[in-house]
Amino acid sequence: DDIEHFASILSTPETSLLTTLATSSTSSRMPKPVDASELDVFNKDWMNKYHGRSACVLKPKSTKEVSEIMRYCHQRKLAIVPQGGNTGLVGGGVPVRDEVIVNLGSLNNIRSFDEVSGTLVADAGCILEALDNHIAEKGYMMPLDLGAKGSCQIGGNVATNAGGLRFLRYGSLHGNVLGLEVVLPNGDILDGLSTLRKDNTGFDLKQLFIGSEGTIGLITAVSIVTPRRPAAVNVAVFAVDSFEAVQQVFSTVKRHCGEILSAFEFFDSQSLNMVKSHATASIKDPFQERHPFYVLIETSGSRKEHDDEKLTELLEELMESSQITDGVLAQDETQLQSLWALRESIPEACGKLGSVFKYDLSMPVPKMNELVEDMRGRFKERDMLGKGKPVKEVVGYGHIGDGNLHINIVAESYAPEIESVIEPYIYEWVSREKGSISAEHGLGRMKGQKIGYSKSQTSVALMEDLKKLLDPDNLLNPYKYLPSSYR
Ligand code: FAD
Ligand code: 2HG
Ligand code: ZN
Repeated sequence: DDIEHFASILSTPETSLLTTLATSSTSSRMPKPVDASELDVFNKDWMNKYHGRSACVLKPKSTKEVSEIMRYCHQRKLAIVPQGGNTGLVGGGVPVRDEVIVNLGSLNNIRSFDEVSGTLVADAGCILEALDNHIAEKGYMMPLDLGAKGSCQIGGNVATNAGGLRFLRYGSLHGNVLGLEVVLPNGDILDGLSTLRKDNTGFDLKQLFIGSEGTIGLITAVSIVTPRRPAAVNVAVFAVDSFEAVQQVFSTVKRHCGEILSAFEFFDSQSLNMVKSHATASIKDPFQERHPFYVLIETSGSRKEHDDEKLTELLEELMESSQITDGVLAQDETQLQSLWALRESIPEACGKLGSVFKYDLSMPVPKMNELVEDMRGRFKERDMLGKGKPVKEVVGYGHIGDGNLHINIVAESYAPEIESVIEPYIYEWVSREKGSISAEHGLGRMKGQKIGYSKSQTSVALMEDLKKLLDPDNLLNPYKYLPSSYR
């Protein structure tokens, strides 16, 4: 049967195959069936919002094993969910029904690193932070950084085209990824693991897979160009009185520090309260008083004295012009980490308080806070927001430097009555502003049917055609990403 066949493909089925199903095989290599609860971690997502009921998790150790699994599933018309670190925030990495889970965690070797060009070639299952630590020893860093870096995998990052905290400086994975090795739905291996910076020979096929969220192929390895690790890093957090001031500060910071700026993040006072009360790590508020908004800036450069001089001038102007009301500049690595923790702990802290409805939006920066206030207003009008009410808090934060707002609505549960106050209102709002309903997290299960709010009919039709060409039976990540996949 199918389980026996999977066991014959895997080099170590005892550890690489987890199933709740019993087989008639008497082979000692055949794993014993496990209790369904042992598959829970693979069947539910990071937010505990999306749940599947797969009876089978495969953890291949080589591209060849992935290819044989895919070929077999293609012949047998078995649906598959590719799964990386399972930190995704749109329900893309967990099954909807009983799809076979192909978890990439055991495909985790670093294949090569070129110390002159900074080109890294790694298996898809390598953890982002492990890669960053590996190349740190050689003076390089990964061009992307996320709060989930300790669990997410480079294959998952590429599959979602993750943005994150360094996007402002190093740009999108569409620019940094040089090549991909991908197993297609029919089991064929597309070997595009180039390390060339320039290559204008035909369609740039790798771009199709960046951000395709496991719907047209399974990424097994990534070639990526990495920047030098900066010798000097500074982090400051400023308190500001209004959202207009956040934008003014952004202009001033770019004028003084444009070429060394590596992050410009913001969060509102509700976000800081959330982190102080609910983050796992103990968080110290560096300010005496509460302020409506906070801005975190990071600079990265090769010469500390240069950067310090620029920052001093920046601080003088920000204080004198009253654009900021207070500010703190990290004096050492520990302080630097604790300032970053104020911002990075927000998603985790929200999750500790309740069930979180997450919205990840691109829009003109001046509009961002208006939407956050609007959402609070909608819940207040209905007497749904506050202590003892179904909605506990609405927080706004995000990557100002990239025009990307995150709204987290922390509720008692994922009740449809709460969701119906938010949707479709929020998507219509963003669509009117010509924004994007998914700036960096992707569509997944949550937003595949909403793609029309951000993309034209012609674009969606072409996407559907590409999906049909590569995966005509809709076996790869079904019920996600594109409207037709839900049927
Ligand atoms: P998974 O969650 O396992 O999968 C995500 C999607 O990719 C699924 O559709 C899955 O099917 C597919 N997939 C995974 N691996 C492969 C593969 N090898 N081949 C093909 N398809 C694959 N995202 C941001 O963009 N910016 C952030 O700042 C950010 N911060 C985060 C902070 C926290 C605390 C958390 C929990 C999440 C954050 N995320 C962020 C979201 C998430 O971490 C990213 O989307 C990440 O790239 C997902 O990687 P993963 O390995 O966990 O993938
Ligand atoms: C971040 O920027 C992540 O912290 C997560 O993209 C955002 O949880 C969220 O909504
Ligand atoms: Zn983000």
